[in-house]
Amino acid sequence: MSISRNQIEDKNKRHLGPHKHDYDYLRDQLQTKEVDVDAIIGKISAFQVAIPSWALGAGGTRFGRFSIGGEPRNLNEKIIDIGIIRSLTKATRAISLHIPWDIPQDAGVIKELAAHHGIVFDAMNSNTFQDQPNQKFSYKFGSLAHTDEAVRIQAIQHNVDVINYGVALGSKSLTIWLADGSSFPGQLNFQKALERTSQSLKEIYGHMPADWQLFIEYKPYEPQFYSTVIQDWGTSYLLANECGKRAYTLVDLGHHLPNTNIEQIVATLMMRGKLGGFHFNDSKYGDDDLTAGSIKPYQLFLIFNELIYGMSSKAIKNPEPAWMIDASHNLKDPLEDLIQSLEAIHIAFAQALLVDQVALEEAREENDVARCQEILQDAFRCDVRPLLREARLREGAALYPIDAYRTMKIRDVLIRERGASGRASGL
Ligand code: PSV
Ligand code: MN
Repeated sequence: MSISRNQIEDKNKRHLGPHKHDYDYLRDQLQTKEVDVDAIIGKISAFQVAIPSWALGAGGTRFGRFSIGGEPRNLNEKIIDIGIIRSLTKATRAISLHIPWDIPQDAGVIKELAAHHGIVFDAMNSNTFQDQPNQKFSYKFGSLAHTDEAVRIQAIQHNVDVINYGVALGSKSLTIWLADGSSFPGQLNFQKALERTSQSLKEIYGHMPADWQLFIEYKPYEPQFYSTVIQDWGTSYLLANECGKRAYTLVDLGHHLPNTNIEQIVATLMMRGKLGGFHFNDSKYGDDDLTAGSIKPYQLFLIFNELIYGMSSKAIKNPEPAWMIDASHNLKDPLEDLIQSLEAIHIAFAQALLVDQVALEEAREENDVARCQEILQDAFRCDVRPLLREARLREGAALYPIDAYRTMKIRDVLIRERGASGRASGL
């Protein structure tokens, strides 16, 4: 299944008049503030966010999973689903694979299919948090930090295999998230576990091709409930520094204790050129993996404000972080959910682009606290959605992607093609 340009133009027709009205009004307003509207629209179009291969099926919790129907049954169908999202939004052009959930059986064929849909391969993800059938040693008590060298060797080899799959697909990075840790005080020697993790990561780093990057993802708890070896950005940063230049910290928004100032973490990492990857989602309590921007849109905006400042820095060379959505749940159609996440990310990005950085810096220098807040909130409270729609229109995407998705009855088509009870691979 794929969506043609004609189908999209047809869906856009009835929205064109109202859109033009909204867009012209906003453009005029912004131009009176000397905002370069076309430049902002260009930046919105260029801001592409990868989709993880595990977010295309219905998510689940440990209490249950409710199938959505028409779920992709294999990697090919996952790529087709991302192609659908791409046609509707033009906000994504990459897939991030989790191995062994989505092993490419024939890299050449998969690459060709992806290219046909305008999709490339983003960071590869290894999995040493679950045991796989026929695996020799168990990860029950850890992987890269395991007390037993044989388990560590097996986990390192898995990461090497993942790198090799990625090389065949044209990926350029590896993301490692570890569940290693302990659930009871006394279970683990913290120092030894961290040292073993560092040694294992260095070995994996040594196996990466010279043009690859390593992203080290941290998380405070879950599945371990007392200690996690890579629990926070500081630990990830320390390990990345020990590995070398091409190792970076990856920030997953859901991997922080409540009320953590994530924007400050982002600023600190960028100050040292060590922010490599980003997983978007939202949460109220823990790693809830909810739709980006669905709970704390202001936080997302503040994070983007730091990202934009960090990326504009001439003094510190930051790579463009690998942007990815890492969300899933069991209530919404995953494709609609991903479209909503993409929209929320673009909204926060566009609002942050509207921040008058010069005025903000002046107000900071003068310690004019109220003015600082005015400047930020003036941008945050601007309804930038007409800019997003204009960006999509110019790229040949849908003015209203979810409306187009629904009126084209895409889920019904997928259910007819794939059946009502298929189950996508993933957690
Ligand atoms: C762990 O919670 C995580 O955020 C990592 O990125 C994993 O790869 C992914 O979720 C697995 O669902
Ligand atoms: Mn993540």
